[in-house]
Amino acid sequence: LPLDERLKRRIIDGERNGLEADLDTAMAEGRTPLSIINDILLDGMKVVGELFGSGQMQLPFVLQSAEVMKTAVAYLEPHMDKADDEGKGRIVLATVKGDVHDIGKNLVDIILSNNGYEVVNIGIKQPINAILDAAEEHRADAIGMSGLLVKSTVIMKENLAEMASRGVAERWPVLLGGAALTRAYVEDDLRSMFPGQVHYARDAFEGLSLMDRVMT
Ligand code: B1M
Repeated sequence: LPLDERLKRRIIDGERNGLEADLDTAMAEGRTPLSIINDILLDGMKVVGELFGSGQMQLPFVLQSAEVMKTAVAYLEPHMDKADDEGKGRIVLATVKGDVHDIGKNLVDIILSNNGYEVVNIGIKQPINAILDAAEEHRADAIGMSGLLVKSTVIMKENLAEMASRGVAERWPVLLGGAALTRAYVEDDLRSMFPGQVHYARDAFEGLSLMDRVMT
């Protein structure tokens, strides 16, 4: 198989033997770590999602694919370009209550960290209390919530309602992302009920441009 195809298959098949060698070759051929992630590996995860969704792949295999994806991202991360500017702002990042998906959140962490932001990544399944406590404790400039389940979109709405009822809606701009969210849901439904700033990020790069925007 050609290299791109082989790397994509590694994600789909959850095959990590020889992964690093293939990633090295891809970089030696001039691919940037981010293009390897975005144009090849995420394509593989997309296929995994489709196979799982249609019942053609069982959960333990999805988990294996996710592990290979994480290994690949961790391997590529030190090779990424890092911006010189530091201290552009601080964001608390979490996957919301009840949701274990963290590959997207961790990509957002990497992109923001490499571009001058300080990220306090508090992990998965985080209730709103923990998110707000971390934002308070670390004197965050913004809050980012990730969630991939349809249920998580409802949790995000509840979290915003909780922030509003505690009177802290205007304290932290909120960035939301994850596969089950839509721009319309965030920008129409959620914005109309939230007195503060709430933004939708389709991917990690939009997360970065939103941070640049809310910090100016
Ligand atoms: Co799960 N899973 N999963 N899963 N899983 C989905 C989400 C699903 C769509 C698969 C499917 O059915 N086709 C489906 C959800 C269906 C729904 O809610 N309607 C699903 C399900 C059902 C489940 C379980 C319930 C299965 C079960 O137990 N029966 C279970 C959930 C457990 C729980 O959360 N309580 C479950 C478990 C798992 C694994 C543990 C096996 C594994 C996760 C491993 C891990 O993350 N550590 C897993 C995986 C890997 C997936 C799929 C296949 C891939 C997700 C992924 O990592 N994508 C997924 C299918 C899919 O998404 N279509 C699926 C790559 C990642 C980079 O994308 O996170 O979307 P994503 O991030 C993107 C953008 O969304 C954005 O930036 C990233 C790209 O740059 N983004 C942000 C994300 N967060 C952001 C935050 C921001 C900004 C941008 O600012 C704050």
